[in-house]
Amino acid sequence: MKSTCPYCGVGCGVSVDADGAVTGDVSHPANLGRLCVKGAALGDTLHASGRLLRARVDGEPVALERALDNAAARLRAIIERHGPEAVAIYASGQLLTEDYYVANKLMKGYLGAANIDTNSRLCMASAVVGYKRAFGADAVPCCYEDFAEADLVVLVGSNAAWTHPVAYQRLAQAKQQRPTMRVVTIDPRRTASADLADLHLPLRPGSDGALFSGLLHWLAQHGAIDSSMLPHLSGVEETLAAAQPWTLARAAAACELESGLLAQFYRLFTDSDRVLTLWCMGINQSAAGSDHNNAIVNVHLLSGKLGRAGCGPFSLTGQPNAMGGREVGGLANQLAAHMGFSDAECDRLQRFWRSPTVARRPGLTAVALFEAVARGEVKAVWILGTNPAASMPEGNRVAQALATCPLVIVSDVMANTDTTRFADILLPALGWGEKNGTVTNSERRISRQRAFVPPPGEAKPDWWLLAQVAQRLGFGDAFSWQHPAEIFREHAALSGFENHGQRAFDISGLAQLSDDAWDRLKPVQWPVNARFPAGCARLFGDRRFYHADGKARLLPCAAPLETVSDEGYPLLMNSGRIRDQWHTMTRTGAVPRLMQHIDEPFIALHPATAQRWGLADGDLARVQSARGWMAARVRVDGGMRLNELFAPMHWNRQFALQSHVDALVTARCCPASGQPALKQTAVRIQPLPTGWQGWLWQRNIEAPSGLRYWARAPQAGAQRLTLAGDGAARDWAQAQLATQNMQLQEAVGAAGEYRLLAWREGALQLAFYAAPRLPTLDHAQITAAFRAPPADAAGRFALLAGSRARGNDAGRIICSCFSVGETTIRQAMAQGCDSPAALGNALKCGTGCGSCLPELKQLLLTPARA
Ligand SMILES: Nc1nc2c(c(=O)[nH]1)N[C@H]1C(S)=C(S)[C@@H](COP(=O)(O)OP(=O)(O)OC[C@H]3O[C@@H](n4cnc5c(=O)[nH]c(N)nc54)[C@H](O)[C@@H]3O)O[C@H]1N2
Ligand SMILES: Nc1nc2c(c(=O)[nH]1)N[C@H]1C(S)=C(S)[C@@H](COP(=O)(O)OP(=O)(O)OC[C@H]3O[C@@H](n4cnc5c(=O)[nH]c(N)nc54)[C@H](O)[C@@H]3O)O[C@H]1N2
Ligand code: SF4
Ligand SMILES: [Mo]
Repeated sequence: MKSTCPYCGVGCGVSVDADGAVTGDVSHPANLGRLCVKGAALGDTLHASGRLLRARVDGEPVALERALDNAAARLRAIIERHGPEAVAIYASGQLLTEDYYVANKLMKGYLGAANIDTNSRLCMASAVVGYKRAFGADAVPCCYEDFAEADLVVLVGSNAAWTHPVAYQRLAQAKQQRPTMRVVTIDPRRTASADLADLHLPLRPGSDGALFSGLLHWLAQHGAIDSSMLPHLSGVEETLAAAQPWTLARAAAACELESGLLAQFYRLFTDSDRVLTLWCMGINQSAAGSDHNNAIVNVHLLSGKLGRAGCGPFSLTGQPNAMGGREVGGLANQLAAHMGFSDAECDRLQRFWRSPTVARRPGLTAVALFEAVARGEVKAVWILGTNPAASMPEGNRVAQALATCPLVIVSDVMANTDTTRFADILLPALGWGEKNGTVTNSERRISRQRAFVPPPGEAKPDWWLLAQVAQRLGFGDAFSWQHPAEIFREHAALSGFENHGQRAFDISGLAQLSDDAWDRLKPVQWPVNARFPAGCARLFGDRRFYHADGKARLLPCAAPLETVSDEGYPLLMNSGRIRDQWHTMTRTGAVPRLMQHIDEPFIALHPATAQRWGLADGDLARVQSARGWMAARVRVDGGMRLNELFAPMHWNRQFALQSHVDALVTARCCPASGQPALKQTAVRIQPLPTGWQGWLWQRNIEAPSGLRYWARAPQAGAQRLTLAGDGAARDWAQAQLATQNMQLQEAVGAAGEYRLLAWREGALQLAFYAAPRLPTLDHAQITAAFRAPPADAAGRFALLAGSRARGNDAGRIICSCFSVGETTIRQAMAQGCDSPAALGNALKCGTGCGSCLPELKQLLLTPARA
């Protein structure tokens, strides 16, 4: 069975064998057989515990039919009293296109308001605005094959080595095969992605507009304008005039870069015939995100570096179906099939749907939507495939809004998330491997996700749940599909409906697929129509764009510098992703293998900044913004700029006591796109005072109370928590952990050390180790004891000691594919392994998905820490 990975926008094809083992699909053009560690671990996420298997209404389990009746009745009551504007849908780039199409049709075409928005607002909204303003259409011009053809690849605001790992591996391979290829990374942090870079520009956060305005001016100054492009462009004069003040010196000063370094980049860009710029959240998640997008597209347009192999402005999509959501009109400010809200377009859509009504003006965008919920204007919200209480900025306010909202419907695959706890009605959705449909990746490639395991419990596809409620609201005829292929055909037909070459998104060539042909559909890049029956890899080769005049538009970058300041909060906090976790961790957080690489929330900062605020590597810190605070472990990182912090976005209330980044992040938005500036929050930092720190292994997930800090990580057979508390560890343990019918084995050491094992009928129930500072333990030994307890008293005492006496602990895991840790790697280095290849031969590390290669190289360069 072939399917598509449900994580990032690379959209890798996977093959699943009869036992559910997942490998890369060698025939899929996106990955040609490769997978990253998240994709390779997909098999471990099937049959996960904690699934939502039954519907619940007001906390009580009920039959699904009753829950659907209840949802429809309550929605109807709200609409009758308050009108359709009081209802909203908040959807996700992780839904399938068919699900998404139905959600949008229900909201905009039948309820008649446009209050459907999606987590893509936090992700792609600025890119959509950028492309639409430049090309007249939300159309990504490039494809992955361009990686192999480019002379220069610019990665800006993208940590692709960790976030689009297979794409990054393709880049690495291309560079290896063609060593003349150059790579530049532009990111305030030196990340794993800088591993490939010939040049890294650690620019000041939010200064990308200045950097690319400076490049535009440089192109004009250095005769690097492609004059054959000029007849195809509008807005050239104003845009060049706006860029004129951005001399090299001024841009370098604004970006806080050495002008020589910046000039090196400008020269590389100018001198390279084929340049590909890849960008992601460092550009989009900014209060000037849309302008930063246009600043990038501008330089490609003016220099003629697009529409050819190896060239173009390529915005990477985050989620597996971020692009599909854009196609169906999942964003509140557009209609389906790339249509806007002009009268002609609204009429056309209504004609096609034969619907009673159609939304005539844009609806509320994500941040505004939850504000309207908080004000009581939106009284019902249906959340599908996203976890806004964890992932929206000002998370505590969003949680508050959901708590007071009269009707919250949540469709999810997991029972307990930060958002499901606010649900009045909880609907069990089918997850990956269980559901059937299509997704579109970063390069416009439509691929199939296929079902290969039977539906668990009463879970149903998202499209079906939506259609059932629509039917109960009286829209039966328009929502009567029996199979997702029917929905796909309708979506494909709409894309071609009265299109006449005016809308980039056109897959009318797929509108006649039989159910069978849809099921067998091979990955294909849109457009797929009479002109491109087999799809189309690159757009704009003919230099015809989608504005009415057929030209592309250069756009002056109005405010090229984003600035954040907040009295009393002198540091700037950036946030983003780590290699092995996916967003709010509902799936990846349950897989022990994926928790090995980074197992705790952290806050990264430069050694000098750490010192300035009284912190050292491994300390617990408290980070505070005007909105909230969090606790995290300090990671000293020489790749950070001074006075800046970086925190992973992943940890939330299910995985840690108080380490939720979005509780701190403010909801400042880009005025053009409504996308929040998630990368920049003004904060301060200080040590988190604790009496003791420790580790607790236990069999269940329930978190203990009375602590200052905890974060949990699943192990095979147990949950492991990192803890910190006040007072004496023993007092806390006595109060919290003393459980009946357990044999306790205790050790009280000098200097505040305390250890405790609890046994029941010879099986280890919990293990607790505490000291004033976090003790170093033999984790492998302790975890193993939950599956196979020590045979004799000596073994039990050794376990209570917990120390690394036997020296068999691998250390911090670097390679998740083969569980190879830093200690093991250092030992091999001491024995003469001096290259990633030698380490791979000796230990296999780096030979699986390859995502750890940047870190292996880093280890080879750095001496062991004392
Ligand atoms: N492992 C993993 N992969 C993922 C995901 C995941 O959760 N986990 N999520 C997927 C999704 S939905 C998305 S959207 C993508 C996101 O993929 P990326 O955007 O690559 O990931 P982030 O870590 O959010 O941020 C990228 C970089 O932007 C930098 N940055 C911050 N501010 C600025 C700035 O002002 N200018 C510039 N130039 N750079 C800046 C940050 O330092 C960071 O290194 O990842 C996708 N892939
Ligand atoms: N501070 C900060 N915040 C951020 C970001 C950042 O960089 N920094 N990045 C932002 C970005 S780019 C994104 S994309 C968002 C992501 O944020 P979210 O979308 O909130 O994160 P996920 O954990 O992916 O949530 C997906 C939810 O859908 C459920 N689910 C999985 N499969 C299915 C399914 O098939 N059907 C249904 N109905 N449910 C399913 C999962 O269990 C989970 O609860 O976070 C944003 N928030
Ligand atoms: S690169 Fe992205 S799509 Fe490919 S296997 Fe990894 S997470 Fe999945
Ligand atoms: Mo995203």
